[in-house]
Amino acid sequence: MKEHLNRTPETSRIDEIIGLIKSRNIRGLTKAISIVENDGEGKEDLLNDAFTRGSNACITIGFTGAPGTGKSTLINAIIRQYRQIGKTVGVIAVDPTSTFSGGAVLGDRIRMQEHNTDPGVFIRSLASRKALGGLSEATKFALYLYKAFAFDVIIVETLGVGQDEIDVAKYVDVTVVLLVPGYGDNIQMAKAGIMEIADIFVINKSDRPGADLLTNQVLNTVHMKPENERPPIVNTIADKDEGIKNLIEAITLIRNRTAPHWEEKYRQRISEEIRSSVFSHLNREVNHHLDEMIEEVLRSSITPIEASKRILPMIGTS
Ligand SMILES: Nc1nc2c(ncn2[C@@H]2O[C@H](COP(=O)(O)OP(=O)(O)OP(=O)(O)O)[C@@H](O)[C@H]2O)c(=O)[nH]1
Ligand SMILES: [Mg+2]
Repeated sequence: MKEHLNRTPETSRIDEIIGLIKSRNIRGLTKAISIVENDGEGKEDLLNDAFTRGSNACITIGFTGAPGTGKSTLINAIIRQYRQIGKTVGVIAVDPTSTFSGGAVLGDRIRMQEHNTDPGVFIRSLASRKALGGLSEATKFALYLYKAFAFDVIIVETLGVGQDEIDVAKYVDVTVVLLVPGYGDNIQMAKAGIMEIADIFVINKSDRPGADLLTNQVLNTVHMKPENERPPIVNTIADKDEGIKNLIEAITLIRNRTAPHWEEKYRQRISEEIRSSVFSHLNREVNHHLDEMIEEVLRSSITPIEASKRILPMIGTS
């Protein structure tokens, strides 16, 4: 009975937040992100509602590249362009250094601060605390919420180190990979998976020496693909606003090109989401029993293999 009484105000609070998001009040989005980040009560109700109502009309774009390649500067310039044509923009910046509570990283805040007072732009940094085998849950769930808020354009900035850059490609419509001249070009190019995920290559800092060389290297690589699958290569100077229109055209091109395969990609995305959700539940459950099993192994009464077999039947019972 007590539990029932406790749940009532909670449910109405979640309903209120859902209502705020529906009426496109930014406070609703901010509150929802906090609940999701802090694993707060009502998180699942919020996310289920967001998923059900999420708009698939919005375009989601992932920007990935090594630290300092100019992702935030480029996103800042892109936001400006989209705003000029009246599109609303939501940005999720995945910040590997951020603490659990999130909060914008100083660099991002400075580079994108011109949009702070624009009600058509919303920027949030989230911690990249890993889910087991997938994009950080915070990022994935923020995407649900942003879609429910129905921004016209949703941008995800991920740091191009580790698995996140590969994972983000599964969750966005268009993946933009940034490369810059004189930054260990071969290393950038050779990174496992980068060729597969890039829908568009941006050679940023094209004002720097070596830009032509890098452009040619990338051209040679993409030429191995059939023409209708070849990623466009766009040269930009993000801090001078150069090449941004070309980039937006390339994004539109890719979106139109991939539209016929949308359902297939959507199915893959859902499969990925279910799988990663199962893994994160499993991980939590296994953690419940881990300490006890470690002790048993340390006492030499069982081996780790036997410990795993003992844990399996306990899953779903705690
Ligand atoms: N010369 C030159 N500098 C640029 C260009 N674009 C960005 N920068 C500079 O590069 C530096 C890094 O830019 P950011 O936008 O913070 O790069 P980032 O990829 O977001 O960096 P992280 O988020 O730390 O990974 C800044 O000093 C920018 O002013 C460009 O086209 N040319
Ligand atoms: Mg950045």
